[in-house]
Amino acid sequence: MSEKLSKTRLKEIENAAKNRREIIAARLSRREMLKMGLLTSAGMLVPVRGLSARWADPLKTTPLDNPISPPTTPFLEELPTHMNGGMVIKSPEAVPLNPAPTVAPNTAAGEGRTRNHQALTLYPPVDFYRVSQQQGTYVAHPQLPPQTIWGFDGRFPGPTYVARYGRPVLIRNINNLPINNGGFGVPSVTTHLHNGHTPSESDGYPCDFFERGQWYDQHYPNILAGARSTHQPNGDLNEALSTLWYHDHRVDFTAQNVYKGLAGFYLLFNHLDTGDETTGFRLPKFPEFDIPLMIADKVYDPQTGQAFFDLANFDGILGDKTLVNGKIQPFFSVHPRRYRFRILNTGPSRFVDLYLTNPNNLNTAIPMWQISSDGNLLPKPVQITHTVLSVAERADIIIDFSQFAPGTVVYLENRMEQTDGRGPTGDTFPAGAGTYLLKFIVDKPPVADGSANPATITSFYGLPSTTAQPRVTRTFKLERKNGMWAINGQFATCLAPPRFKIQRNSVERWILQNNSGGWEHPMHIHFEEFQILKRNGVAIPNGSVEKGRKDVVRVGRNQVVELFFRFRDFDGLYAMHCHNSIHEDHAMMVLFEIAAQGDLKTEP
Ligand SMILES: [Cu+2]
Repeated sequence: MSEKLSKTRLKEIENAAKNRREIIAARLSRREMLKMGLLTSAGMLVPVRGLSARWADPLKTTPLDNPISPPTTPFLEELPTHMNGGMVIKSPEAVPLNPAPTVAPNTAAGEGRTRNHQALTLYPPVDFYRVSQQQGTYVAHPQLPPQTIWGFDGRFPGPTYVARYGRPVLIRNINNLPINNGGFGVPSVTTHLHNGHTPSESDGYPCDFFERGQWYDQHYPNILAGARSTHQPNGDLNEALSTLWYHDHRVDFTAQNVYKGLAGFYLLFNHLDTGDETTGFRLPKFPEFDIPLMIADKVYDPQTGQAFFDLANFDGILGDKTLVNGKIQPFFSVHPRRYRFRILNTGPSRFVDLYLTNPNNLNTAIPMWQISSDGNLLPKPVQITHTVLSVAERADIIIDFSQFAPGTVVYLENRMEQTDGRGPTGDTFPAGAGTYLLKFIVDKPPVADGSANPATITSFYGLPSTTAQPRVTRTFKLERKNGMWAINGQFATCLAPPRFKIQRNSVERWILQNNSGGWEHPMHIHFEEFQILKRNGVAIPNGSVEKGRKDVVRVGRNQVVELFFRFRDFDGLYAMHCHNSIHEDHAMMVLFEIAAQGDLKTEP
């Protein structure tokens, strides 16, 4: 990224970027661009001067298709948190929603929902929220102009929902987005609660999008999986979730809309993971010492200083700036005690390998405890020195800052080498040679620490049994096709019926097969979590951070993974897709249905 570019080459890249912006402003999907002949079959913009930056450089002597962001001085601003007001906790409505929520879609009053709520009367909401997708501004860095974004309530990250098992929630989403997208994004939305055990009509199914001026009620029962099937009436405690997130999922436009800011956290507590460090598992207290960290990488246009989204990049988009909770390279002053960090990688395409780095002592590996994989606490804490997160994966990490002398500085460092959107190169940077995402300064006074030492925690939840015989084994081949992305040779479409039917309350085994030596795909499955049984034929060992419940699985180059599922409790439409959201939009997704009677398609 430090590469020197000639003035001509820079001008060419700028022109190409300008032309791309015009294409994007026309709100064409990549599929429409392909049809119009603007893209080659390899997915590049056609080689016309001023349209493709690669035109003048067929040998691709520079790897950069993007403009280069303006320089920014690191560690000028504090990390936004719930404690300093940089992030906000969403408050429930004090007065009843008007009009009152209804089981059937209230089309007459402008609701965009098309299917009835399945379980609204069974799990009546206790907390009601209103949230609005709208334009807003935030400051990513003081050396950049305020960013015009689309966010939930106009914020990035969006407001955090603090939910509890046993307290069903209803969220009224209102689409207040402007028609002018400022270059990219489409003002048509559907909000997915990632990892939620959510009835289909409230899941944020990609084809359930609704338009400007419309609204959509989403019902989150906050029940444990199994509540209406294997573990009635309260569900299986071993399926408890903790760190969820919500984001836009508009079919074909998810990457643009999320890049524009439509994402936030949804934290789910229960009687064991309480948010109070004197009770249950005694994890660090929320929100003082329990800090969500949303990682995202972006490019900023050198002319406007605004976030730049390159529709012409087919491989996946890499930013040259990394944000944590909406700030480029912030700092965080901490007390010498334990903190829980809920780390989420929102991509769109970058994988990270996170370490703690002491710049004065690069040779020392600094220990941390990983307590979760995605939204799920592990069977017990695992001591680590680093953790890999592909797009949409989460890890809750406990760091004990009492191990450092007062005044010590340590960085959260991404040492994963990745040079394009295909996936990491496989190489790891040496300590201090990666990207510092966040600067921790241990300069706050000692305070009481009532949280449990992770070394003494012997068990969170058990792993649900995987011995049941699957009703069907389905194989999904992840492939490149015509410059786009296919699963079993097909592209996702909302215009065709779902590709297969799962029998409600049954067990399935899925094989995900990446036949490419050049690409990695972080695959996400909606609604029910899975366990990874095998990777390349080898069982996941005990004590691995992959030996747990997951909702995203990284399928590396030429890898095959085997997943075990139970699909329970609700019916309807759901999705599996690549969470490199560029791949997802073009069109690496398969839509399926859960119903009373399933099919036995082995390669849907
Ligand atoms: Cu992918």
